[in-house]
Amino acid sequence: MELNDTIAAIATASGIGAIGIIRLSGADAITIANKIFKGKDLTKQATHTIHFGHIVAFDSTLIDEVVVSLYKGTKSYTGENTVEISGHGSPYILQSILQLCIAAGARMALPGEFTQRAFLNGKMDLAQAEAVADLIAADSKAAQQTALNQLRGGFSNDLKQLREQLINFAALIELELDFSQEDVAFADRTQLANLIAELTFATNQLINSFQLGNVIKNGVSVAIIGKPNAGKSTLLNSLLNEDRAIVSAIAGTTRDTIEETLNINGVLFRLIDTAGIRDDSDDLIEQIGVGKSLEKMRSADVVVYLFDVLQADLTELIEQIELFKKEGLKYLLVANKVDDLGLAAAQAKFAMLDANMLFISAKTKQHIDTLQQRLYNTVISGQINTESTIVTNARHHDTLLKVAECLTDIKAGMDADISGELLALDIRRCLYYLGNITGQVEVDRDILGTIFGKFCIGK
Ligand SMILES: Nc1nc2c(ncn2[C@@H]2O[C@H](COP(=O)(O)OP(=O)(O)OP(=O)(O)O)[C@@H](O)[C@H]2O)c(=O)[nH]1
Ligand SMILES: [Mg+2]
Repeated sequence: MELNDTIAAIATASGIGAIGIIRLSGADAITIANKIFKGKDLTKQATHTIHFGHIVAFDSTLIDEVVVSLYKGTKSYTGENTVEISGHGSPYILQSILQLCIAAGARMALPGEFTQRAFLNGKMDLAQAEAVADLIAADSKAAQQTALNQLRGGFSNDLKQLREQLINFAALIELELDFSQEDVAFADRTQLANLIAELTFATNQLINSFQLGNVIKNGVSVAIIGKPNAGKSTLLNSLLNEDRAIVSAIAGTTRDTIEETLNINGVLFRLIDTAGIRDDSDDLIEQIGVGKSLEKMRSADVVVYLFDVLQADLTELIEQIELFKKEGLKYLLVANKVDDLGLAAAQAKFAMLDANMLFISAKTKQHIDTLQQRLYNTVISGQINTESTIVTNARHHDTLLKVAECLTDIKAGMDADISGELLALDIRRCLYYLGNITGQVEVDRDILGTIFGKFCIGK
């Protein structure tokens, strides 16, 4: 990674906008901008100031009227001299200004290179840098809040504490090693065992939060499953408040899955309407659709099993519940068309099957809000507003699993009374993995490449 050249990129989204921004970062950012800027001499201006002027090509052609922001030295996002040129948001103008910056000595930035520089210059740790990408991609309140918490160092602090405790532990063990001839034990073994237990607990808590973190980041997938004509497409439309899927009294109306997103209490849900499941269809396309429905059912975070209170059969429902339990699926049983049978009659007929059963009318939108709330509670169940850190990044999750493995090894080693030297080795390995998440230890170049390669250019 080159750090001594100056990089440039368009930082705003492609397409027409009111304003577009070109960003420059590196030792020569200000002198390069000064070469193409007509107005005050930028090299003589104070940091954190903005200046109106013109961008002019080397043949004196006027390109745009702009405002330039200056950040000098380490007090910038990247920790280097940075210039942001705000011009009119025409892709043609922005490209022209960018080309001029390149001609004046800058290099095209790689994806995420500004943030990578911020990391390499010590402006943020690796977990925080990764949160920048998550924040940009956040499409719900929950995703935004977890990313922001991570960006502000919440997660890094948790890791730092774990790491510090482990370093203290290591220090005691190594002290023992120094005095090994004299056969003294500085490290109180029960106290050490307690510390490892504490660390294991904290690590596992972080690991377990990933399930929630993952749904927050990627949305909760909800498969609406049931027999033909149960009212699945009607339910999808009611949840979305729009006529998205075709509804008809003909069994087998939906053939392909239909996916739409819905925001419930700030969490993104991916609703999937599926083809009604039956095994006696002789229509080939419908059969393929049924296969897809089963696939969606198995991979969903939650299954909404919808049935028609007039048609459903108790034995079949019991079999269905057994199946969900056997496959370990999270499910909600939802009785539909209560407007046809009446709520009391429907409850009398089916409620004993499952205490949590919901009774709705997809068509008249009765209890649709209850279903939404129930979906939210099933997945989130009060976990989201707690102060505790939620791991949302797969790399962090995988590394934490390795930390947990090391802790298990340390504990096993202590139980078996292995030598301090071997114990110290396991502890070092554990410290390495903890440091890997925040980039406190040297992180593989390939890993950095993968992390920052996923960013957009200009960030
Ligand atoms: N009375 C009543 N009719 C409903 C309700 N929900 C759906 N229906 C009707 O049931 C029929 C089937 O509805 P759909 O939503 O197409 O059913 P589906 O489960 O998507 O059916 P497939 O796509 O064939 O699997 C339509 O005539 C709907 O108007 C309801 O709550 N009450
Ligand atoms: Mg349908």
